[in-house]
Amino acid sequence: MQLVIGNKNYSSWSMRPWVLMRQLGLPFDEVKLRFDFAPDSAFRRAVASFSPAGRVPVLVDDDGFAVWDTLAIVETLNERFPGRGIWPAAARDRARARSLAAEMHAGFGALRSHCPMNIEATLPEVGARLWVEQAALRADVARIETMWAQALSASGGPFLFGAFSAADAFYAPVCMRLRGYALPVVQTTLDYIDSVAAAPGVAAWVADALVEQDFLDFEEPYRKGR
Ligand SMILES: N[C@@H](CCC(=O)N[C@@H](CS)C(=O)NCC(=O)O)C(=O)O
Repeated sequence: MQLVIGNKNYSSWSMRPWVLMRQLGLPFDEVKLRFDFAPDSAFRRAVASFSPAGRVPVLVDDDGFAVWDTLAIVETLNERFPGRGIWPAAARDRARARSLAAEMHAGFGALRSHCPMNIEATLPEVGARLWVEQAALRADVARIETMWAQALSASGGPFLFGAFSAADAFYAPVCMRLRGYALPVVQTTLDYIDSVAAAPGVAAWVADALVEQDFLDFEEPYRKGR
């Protein structure tokens, strides 16, 4: 099985299934494609050879059968690796974890557009400015903090549903954003971010992202000329 991904410093969607698979010890080979969204770029041609949707991540079987989109990938992994803790064991926890993952998948547009993932960057001044200027960003973060606090309080932590699950994998890039832009969050949120960052699957992705050193201007709205 292969997981096709983009640049580790920038590709938040690729990060989700990769950290989940690494954290839970699910076997896969990584295929990394360098971002270039120009028409007919090497990236576009390579992704098209794996998936008609033209986006990463893609989970590819040995015979070439492809599953695209993070939610579909995670559900496919859950079918293929039952009992590995991809979703929580209790039915209501599982339903709630899926709700949280789906909410991330479909929402938080202000956080995603104003604070693109950039693991290598430390941008507290940008974060402080955006925090003052962007009410929708403050609303996204407030909703995230509320949902995390409720889940952590119910489970006892350290992860949203106790043990690391797909819900945490979906929010791992959010943790990177809150930390990189130093957005003002409460201590419970900071503790959760620390737990996620210390999870071996997440730490492995971050370590790879930091050595990548492949900076792309179109992914660097706040660091032109990097
Ligand atoms: N809904 C998709 C989103 C995937 C996505 O947008 N991936 C980005 C990279 S992080 C991509 O491939 N972008 C290429 C493009 O926009 O053309 C998922 O959950 O996997």
